[in-house]
Amino acid sequence: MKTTVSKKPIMAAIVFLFFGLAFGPMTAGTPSSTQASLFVKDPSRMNVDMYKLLIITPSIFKNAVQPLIVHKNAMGLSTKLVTLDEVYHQMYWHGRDNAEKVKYFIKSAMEEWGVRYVLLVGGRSSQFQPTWYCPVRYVSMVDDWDVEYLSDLYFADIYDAGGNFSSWDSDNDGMYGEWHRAQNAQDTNIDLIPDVAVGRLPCRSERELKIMVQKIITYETTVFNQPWFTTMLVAAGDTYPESQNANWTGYEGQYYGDRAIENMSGFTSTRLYTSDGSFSNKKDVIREFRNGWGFVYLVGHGSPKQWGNNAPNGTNFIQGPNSNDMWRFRNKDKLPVCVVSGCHNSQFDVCLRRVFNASARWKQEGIPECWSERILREPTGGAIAALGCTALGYTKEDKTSFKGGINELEGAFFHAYGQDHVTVLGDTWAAAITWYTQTYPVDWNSSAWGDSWIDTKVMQSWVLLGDPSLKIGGYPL
Ligand SMILES: [Ca+2]
Ligand SMILES: [Ca+2]
Ligand SMILES: [Ca+2]
Ligand SMILES: [Ca+2]
Repeated sequence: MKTTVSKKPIMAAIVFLFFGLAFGPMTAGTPSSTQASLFVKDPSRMNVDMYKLLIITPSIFKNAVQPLIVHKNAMGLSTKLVTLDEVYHQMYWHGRDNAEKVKYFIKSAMEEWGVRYVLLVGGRSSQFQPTWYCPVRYVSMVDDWDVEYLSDLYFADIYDAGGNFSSWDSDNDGMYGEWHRAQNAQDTNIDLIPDVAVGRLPCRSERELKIMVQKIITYETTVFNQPWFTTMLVAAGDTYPESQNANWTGYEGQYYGDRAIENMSGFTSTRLYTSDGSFSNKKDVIREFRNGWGFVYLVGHGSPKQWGNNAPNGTNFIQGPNSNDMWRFRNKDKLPVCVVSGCHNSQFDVCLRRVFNASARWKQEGIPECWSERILREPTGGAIAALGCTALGYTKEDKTSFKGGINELEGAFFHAYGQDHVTVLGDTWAAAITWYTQTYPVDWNSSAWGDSWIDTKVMQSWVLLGDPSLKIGGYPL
């Protein structure tokens, strides 16, 4: 990550940063040597170990987050909360908008404190105005469905391959990750490799946040050695009917479900597949969900509201649980890490205002929250975390090479956990994306909508909604 060595004393910077953050903003307009040092790349700082987890939250949620800080510190994970007001004061001279200020702050927190995990607290703050409790970044890669899409990977990919701050806006025009139709990428020097693990609690109210915080605390303190944890539920079907394309042989969703199960050593699995009728109605998934699972993997097609997959050869589309069904799960404290494979299940910018736009309404964006938001904040069960797409979920069927795509990225996630034993959720997410960048390196000089463009979108749109520092399976207490 870092290549240069400086012997400059770091205590002053650390003391300043600590007190500066804890007791008020620095005075704007007087850049000091200490302030400048925030942006000096210095590998000796990467060895500091002051805080492992950084929580960035608007002031309004500060109190609701407090129990999580107490809990994390008790688990031995040193945690620091910083409000967005403090971020903006600290980054007065850095960052062109709030999202970039947050990204610069994360960089500083990595270098000054040794932060490894960043939890962004807050989703949309209005159903009618485009306002957010915590900043987001939209990527400008238009296709015939998404004009732009959310990417939290932006906040994790801090450094480019040269070790410099990665703005994702190399042509410096205030549009990020631009790769327009029939053109090469305008914004390049993006290595897409996460340098820190980032997750988000996309709460739209304090009530939702309190539910999510309590779920995390309960999970980490009670799940260890519970027999239900080492079980996995997979629901899938024939994602691409062969009747529409001769290359689409077999049942793709089930194929990837089987691969995931193979990777999850030590887990016993239950398959709900359309091919044998075990998944023939949403009730099949809802009923099983109730039993509690360590992991749930749903492989198919989605929208912000729905998920399902085809019966063999497209003879029927089987609806799985939609966002209005989640209160039926009733799995209580037996909360899975849920990987939902499909388009737009984690498009966490949906809002009621879009019901007035015919196109957005047809895309099912005119709803108060997306599928993954709903399953996270369900108070009677649901999931501890959700991994899914904020945009179209491209698969190998969309690629000329007929390799890669979102299903392989999900497979890498299960491999990282089940084979490589990467047991902190954000690390598992980062391992999957890192594997994908290495397996399908992006050619930024290729044309939009080509394979590299698709691979870029696959990685950028795959978001971790949940706590990136979550100890999967809980702590042994
Ligand atoms: Ca740009
Ligand atoms: Ca441009
Ligand atoms: Ca990077
Ligand atoms: Ca097929």
